[in-house]
Amino acid sequence: MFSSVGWSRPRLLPDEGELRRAAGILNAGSKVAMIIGQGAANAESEVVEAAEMLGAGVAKALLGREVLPDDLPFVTGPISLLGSKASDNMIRGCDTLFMIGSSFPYAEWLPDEGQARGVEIDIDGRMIGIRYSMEAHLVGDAKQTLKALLPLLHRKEDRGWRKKIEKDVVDWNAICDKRAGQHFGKTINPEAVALELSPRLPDDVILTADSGSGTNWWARHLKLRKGMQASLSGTLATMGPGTPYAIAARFAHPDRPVIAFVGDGAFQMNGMSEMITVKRYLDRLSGPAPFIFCVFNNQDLNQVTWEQRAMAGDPKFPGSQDIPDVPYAKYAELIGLKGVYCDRPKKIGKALASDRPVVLEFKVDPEIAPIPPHIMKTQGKKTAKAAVRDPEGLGIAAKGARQKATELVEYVPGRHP
Ligand SMILES: Cc1ncc(C[n+]2csc(CCOP(=O)(O)OP(=O)(O)O)c2C)c(N)n1
Ligand SMILES: [Mg+2]
Repeated sequence: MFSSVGWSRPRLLPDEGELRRAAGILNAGSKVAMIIGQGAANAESEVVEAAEMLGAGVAKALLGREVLPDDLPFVTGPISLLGSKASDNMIRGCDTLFMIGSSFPYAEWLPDEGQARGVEIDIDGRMIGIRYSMEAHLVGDAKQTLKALLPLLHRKEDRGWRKKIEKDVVDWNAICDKRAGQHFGKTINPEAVALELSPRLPDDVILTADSGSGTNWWARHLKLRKGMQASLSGTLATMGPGTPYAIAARFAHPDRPVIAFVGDGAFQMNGMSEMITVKRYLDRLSGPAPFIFCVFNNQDLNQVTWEQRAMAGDPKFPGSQDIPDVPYAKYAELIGLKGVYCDRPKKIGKALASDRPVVLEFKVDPEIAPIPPHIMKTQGKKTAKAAVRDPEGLGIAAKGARQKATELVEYVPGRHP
């Protein structure tokens, strides 16, 4: 047995004929929707050029978040349950779907069967066509394949579809801001945390998220700019990685800011003991670049509480969903880190200015629904049924109605120039 040293990345490209077939489909479409995933990493400029040529918008699966910044006007942001309305409108209206480097599994958020013709690029041929029926199967590296495909594409002269997408993006951002700006009493609207943080994100920040309701706000309200990175448990959606991912990122890049979004359930699960790891390596992990663990204290396993309402029509069952109120910021201070307790999101500035790792605890409202971009009929009915018997029924009904109403106001015809 031998083990040779080094590895050179092979140049993986699809067959010429398949490339021409793909180009034919993309050129024939008049409403092209693109979805990118982590496989499109390193192909940023090629994805942008393809979207320009095709007059397309680009939705991003969660692990594809960092591939394109969110300030490009045709980037529709996240897709699916925690996605944007701009992505959903694009997918529901498209006649051609172009997926690049993504195993995005939520087929119910893809076009209806027969609605769109499909082209997919993936380095692993086994992944192609398993979520949507594709006509052209481009097995190859995303960057190299797009480079080979681009000369075969014709620029779409009619930019109407693209303009609509860009308008939807503007509308959606306005809805997000409005929702995040709503206050409902003493506890913080968790959307406001992300809204407040987004414009203050340091330039080369690395963001991580756990799995929970905070993932919704992380995906929708934090707008990535060029040079930022982001990761989470995208393919498994497990609880627990938000904190250790952030620690790993900081070890790898001690000079870069790192900010994690973690639910209180996940923080209790492993995040709190990981703070001891942070303490152990404080000399390597401290520094002028912010290192912040944002903990969303809602005393609830909130994402699942909402899932049970929407999927099963079950009211919140406190026996399985409630979790203890732990003073996370005080705990951080106790073990020698910095702790900041917030009953207002504005205190984020204090955490950003610290040169020690910070636990930034937000007392947030568990009654803010992670409203999907499009409420499917059965889920709407089930949530309403659950609300009738829910211990938080009144709160979620009133707050849900006000959050949803932000869309109605935005979509009054004639309000846009
Ligand atoms: C290991 C693991 N257990 C359970 C789940 C199911 N799950 C997803 S989100 C969630 C609740 C997370 O609660 P918390 O961390 O407090 O965040 P919140 O939703 O309250 O913001 C649960 C139980 C999971 N994804 N992974
Ligand atoms: Mg929680």
